[in-house]
Amino acid sequence: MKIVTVDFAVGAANLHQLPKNGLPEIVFIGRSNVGKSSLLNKIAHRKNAARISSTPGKTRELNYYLINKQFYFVDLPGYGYAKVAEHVKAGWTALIENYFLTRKQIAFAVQIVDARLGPTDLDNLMIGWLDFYEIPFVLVMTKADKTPVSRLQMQMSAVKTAMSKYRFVHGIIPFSAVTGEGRGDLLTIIEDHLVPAQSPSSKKFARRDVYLSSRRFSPKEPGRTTAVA
Ligand SMILES: Nc1nc2c(ncn2[C@@H]2O[C@H](COP(=O)(O)OP(=O)(O)O)[C@@H](O)[C@H]2O)c(=O)[nH]1
Ligand SMILES: [Mg+2]
Repeated sequence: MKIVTVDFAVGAANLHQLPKNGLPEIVFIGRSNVGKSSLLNKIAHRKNAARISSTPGKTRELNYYLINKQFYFVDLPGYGYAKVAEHVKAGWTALIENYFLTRKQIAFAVQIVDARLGPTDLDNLMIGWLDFYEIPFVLVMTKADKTPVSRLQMQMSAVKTAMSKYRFVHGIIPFSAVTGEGRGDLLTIIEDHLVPAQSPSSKKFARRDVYLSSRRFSPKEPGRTTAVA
């Protein structure tokens, strides 16, 4: 897949502000400072397409970028920034969980973690949500260039084992926004997942529809008691 055009569409502070045209969405998730903006800019071949907040943890918007006039990249607000007030964390948690729960356009998620650390507790909570809401995702291990080869190999095998319990994980990709490692693989897996979401009659889409309507307002939803941000 070639990214030809990137147009900033909207910064949505609540779900009412999301685009209503039904185009598929690829959602990018990660803790503050993990390298999400750098990754977005690298795969879009843009120096500064993703808005980089000067005050980490302050951006509470879902930033929508229209790609090739066909689908969206959605840059979720980063989580895990220590200085964020509790009520802000709770607001983030509710916003993201409602987004996962209700947004049928989500075709695929890119969960970004630091290759040196592997998934943190908050990353694991997010991964658990993705799997629970049946959102297919790829785990991207970024800053691979900063990670010694032996450590990267160790993290990759540990992460492979840890991911084996999830049904919706569709790959683990080492990545670097500096060297471009993993860029091609990531674009390919994204492209592969755009196809079913573009056809509303496809099995996957229909199944997710049924699933979502049966899950709505379930008391067992994860995250209701745990703030993630
Ligand atoms: N060496 C290296 N540094 C990176 C990489 N990705 C991001 N960074 C650096 O990590 C910091 C946070 O990156 P940013 O993209 O703003 O993170 P965000 O808060 O997740 O959007 C910046 O100083 C980036 O230059 C990478 O792949 N390799
Ligand atoms: Mg950012």
